[in-house]
Amino acid sequence: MALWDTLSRFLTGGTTPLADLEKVQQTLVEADFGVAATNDLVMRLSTEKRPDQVTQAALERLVIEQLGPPSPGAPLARAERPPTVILLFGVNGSGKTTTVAKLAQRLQTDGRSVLLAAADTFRAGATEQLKIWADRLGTAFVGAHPRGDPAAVAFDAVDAAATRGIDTVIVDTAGRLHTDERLREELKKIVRVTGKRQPGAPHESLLVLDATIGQNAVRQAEVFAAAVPLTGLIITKLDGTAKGGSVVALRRAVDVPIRFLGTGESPDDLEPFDPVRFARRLVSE
Ligand SMILES: Nc1nc2c(ncn2[C@@H]2O[C@H](COP(=O)(O)OP(=O)(O)O)[C@@H](O)[C@H]2O)c(=O)[nH]1
Ligand SMILES: [Mg+2]
Repeated sequence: MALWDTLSRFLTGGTTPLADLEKVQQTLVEADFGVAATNDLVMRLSTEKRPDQVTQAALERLVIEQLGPPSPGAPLARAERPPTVILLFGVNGSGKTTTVAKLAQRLQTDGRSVLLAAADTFRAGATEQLKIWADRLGTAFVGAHPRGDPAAVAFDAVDAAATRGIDTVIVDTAGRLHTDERLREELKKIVRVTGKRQPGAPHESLLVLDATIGQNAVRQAEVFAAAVPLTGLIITKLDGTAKGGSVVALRRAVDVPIRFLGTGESPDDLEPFDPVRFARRLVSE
């Protein structure tokens, strides 16, 4: 991403600091930081002792500050008594189903048994796609008939896990349109029914966002956050973008921690979010 490659031209050894900060602003907007984060960063840069001589390390520090308190590798919440229930939300194509598989593999590596629930009953092929992952990873699976009730799938999945002594249920949901009122009601219902079957559920409600779509992802984050209580964000497709600034914009849009980054299409391509590491990559690498 190497933001520094561009910014250093305007920062270190610049001639007229004010004009240079305008170029900095433009660079940050182009890198998908969004207007709010950009203005905040430029404001902070301008209050540095020598804004024209800001160092790479200082810029990294400012980015880290924007990402909130560092909690690298904070574990996902767990139920006191299994099953733990993890819900994944997000619009179609954001990478939800792939991320379900990635999380499942991660939990299995930690020795936890997993059940995948296909509560995306809207999109043709969604259930089948998740079933393929379940077979490949060797997890338990609960699906439904196409156009069935997603909340019923979620309930059945939690019920099955409780009965069979499975540690964690990961629920893949539909996300056809983040402005769709019916979808919102559907998601709320999924949250409700899992809590009825298992006290304290859902233990995590994670919103999956595509880093490559910039400000659209910010709007999605705001709409989902207004619909259901979120506990974290997973930002995907960071392998396919030079616009890592969207991670900063998304963290500002919703006041929940970023938990993981998706960096590819295979189950291994999920890394716990570490603000320090991310800022270094964004600014310097
Ligand atoms: N490059 C890349 N592709 C991803 C990532 N996560 C998901 N994808 C791809 O994005 C597409 C949509 O993913 P999918 O999981 O079906 O999204 P869903 O509709 O939200 O369930 C698929 O082609 C995935 O392989 C990622 O982190 N990096
Ligand atoms: Mg899907």
